[in-house]
Amino acid sequence: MKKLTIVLVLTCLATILPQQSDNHKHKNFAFIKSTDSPEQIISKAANVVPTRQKYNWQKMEFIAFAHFGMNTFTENEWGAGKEDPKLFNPTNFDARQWVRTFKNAGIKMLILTVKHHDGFCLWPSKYTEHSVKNSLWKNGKGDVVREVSEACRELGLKFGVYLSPWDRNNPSYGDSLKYNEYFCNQLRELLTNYGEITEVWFDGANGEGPNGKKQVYDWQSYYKVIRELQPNAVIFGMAPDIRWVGTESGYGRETEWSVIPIDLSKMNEKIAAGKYPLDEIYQPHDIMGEDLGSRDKIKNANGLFWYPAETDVSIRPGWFYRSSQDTMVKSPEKLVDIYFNSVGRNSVLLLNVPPDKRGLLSNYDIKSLMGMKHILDKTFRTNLAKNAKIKSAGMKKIFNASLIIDNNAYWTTIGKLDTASIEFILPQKNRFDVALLQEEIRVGQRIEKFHLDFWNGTDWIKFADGTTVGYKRLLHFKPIKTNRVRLVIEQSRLNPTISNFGLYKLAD
Ligand code: FUL
Repeated sequence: MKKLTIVLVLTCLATILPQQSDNHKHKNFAFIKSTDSPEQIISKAANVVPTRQKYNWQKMEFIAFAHFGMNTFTENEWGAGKEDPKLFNPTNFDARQWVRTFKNAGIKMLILTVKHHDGFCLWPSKYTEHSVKNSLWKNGKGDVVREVSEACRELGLKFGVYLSPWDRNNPSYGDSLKYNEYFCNQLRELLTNYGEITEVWFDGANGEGPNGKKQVYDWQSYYKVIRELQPNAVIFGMAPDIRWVGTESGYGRETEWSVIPIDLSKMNEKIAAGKYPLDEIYQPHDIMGEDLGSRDKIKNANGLFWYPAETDVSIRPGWFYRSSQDTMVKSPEKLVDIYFNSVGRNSVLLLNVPPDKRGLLSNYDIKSLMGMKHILDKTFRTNLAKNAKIKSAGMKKIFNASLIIDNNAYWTTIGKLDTASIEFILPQKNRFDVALLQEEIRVGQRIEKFHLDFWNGTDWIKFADGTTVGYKRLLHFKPIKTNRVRLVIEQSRLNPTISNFGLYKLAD
């Protein structure tokens, strides 16, 4: 965790939230005892924080997926695994073109499907013949993973791998021990030969092997390989690091808690003291319910952990490229709406932009992506709250909002105050229709209910409201013209924090 941020309180600098006394302060998980009171459970939930890896991951906000492989050439979504490797033959492959586009679009990481369910490997794995080494591309001497990872490093993007555990080609699939060894060997190749890997993406797709048996994945052994070879990586999906948001629509939950229940009944002191304690007890599964972390959900839990959501969606109807879908690429406006409902709902947006048969991103996709970037840049260029003065009930001094907005600092309440009302007085009347809120999640996720009011000259009028904030919350509402806005935090788990606040006008 980075150095402690400055805490701006009502009157002075202060140490962090002095009233918490439980000894699980600032960990990424917490045990709940059957004797804990509801207040103690809330206090524990409010103090669960992300690990350094999870925090760094969250700060990326917007990342890309590139579904590319055998399916690009057969125009399938799920290949059967019997495809001839010779079919893989991009005519004009250029990883730099992909990465340059993503970088220009404000994307911070690229996750490549190095092996999809058909088992075809985009790197010359020495454990199978079903790979680029038996394709016609570069006479079998090519390595897509090498070229993409190098382009990412060169242009300053993080790199991640989607490695499908479900493998419809490998003869050992279904022979559980044997296949698990094969899978770990592949992980080792990928995690040793291609530099830093920031995210490893696992879905739970699982089928029968040629022996008619269902493969039993040994997740714990996969985690071990990853933790040993890439200790800074996060594991998505079937692991306790990053959670699938639960849909592929691009729209996350309105109420999105990063702290949710986990069954810690099998965790003893020895496991708890280990380096990756959750790895040993986590039972991978998809989590799709609407309410994951409310007071009602956590009250009967025996444990809680920091498990943030990632929202994956494709820019096209399918995950892989097909020319017939060129006219179905999502518009810039649709992508902006998705951004507001994923990044703006306390999750990371993972947008899939699939390269075509040439091995290039198509102009249709590039146009939409850059259109999205243009709208976002224009919208967020001017924060109308930046030069505001902040006033709060009981506050002795008036602060400049830029103290929180521009600095590594956050605002919070003193004592046991778990509600707040903060007024932003803008230098002049402005029109806006977007509000941005951020909590200092390194302290925990706390805000449960808030609303925004504007001063119409006589009264405070409510114009927007919400539940959770978390890392980032974006709200879009009917345009308001005013110079006085009030953020009212109606309910919070212990002292709420605000690390950023913004008012903007959505660009066309
Ligand atoms: C799913 C896969 O089955 C889809 O083909 C796609 O790769 C998506 C991102 O994950 O589980």
